[in-house]
Amino acid sequence: MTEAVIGLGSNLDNPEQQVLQALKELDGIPGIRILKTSSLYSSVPVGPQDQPDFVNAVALVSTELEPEPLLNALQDLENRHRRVRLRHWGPRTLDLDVLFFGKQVIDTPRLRVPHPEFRNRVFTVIPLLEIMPDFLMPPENTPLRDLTGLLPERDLRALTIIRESSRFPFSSAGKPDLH
Ligand code: ROI
Repeated sequence: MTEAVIGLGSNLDNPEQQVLQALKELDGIPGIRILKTSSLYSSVPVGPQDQPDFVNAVALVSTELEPEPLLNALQDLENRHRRVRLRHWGPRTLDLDVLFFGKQVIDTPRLRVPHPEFRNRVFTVIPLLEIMPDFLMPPENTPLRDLTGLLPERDLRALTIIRESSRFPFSSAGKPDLH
């Protein structure tokens, strides 16, 4: 059993719904359980600016899958959302990334973990800080909180505080019901 961090992003076809639905489906994949999810955030695109803002979130999962089978499961989920990628660094319906896989460092043609861009992107760092303020980033165990102040936080806006406890599934009254 490994704890992994998954990043979710969408900027096409009702992005908020894409991300909420993907969280629900992620939790339904055999061998994957969501432990915590961040709020949903609206974020200014990294890359070409002539595209809609993104909705981003991160999820902490517990998984029995090895890294490549986990990646396959994420890619299947992306494809079920009819992922379209109009151009490199352009708009997409659903993007799922393995940001961390336990403390492992993985460098294969298909998968690089920790995600090489993780620490440069406010839309991955801030949501993860929300749910894991004491997280130590492999491989050097650098505190995640050391990255605060280094990133353009004005590019990010919390959209939905999904729940106070950040426990999954969301249960409290008035919060999104995924079931
Ligand atoms: N920009 C933002 N804000 N959020 C994303 O999820 C995202 N994903 C991407 C690129 C196009 C690099 N830009 C992004 O893949």
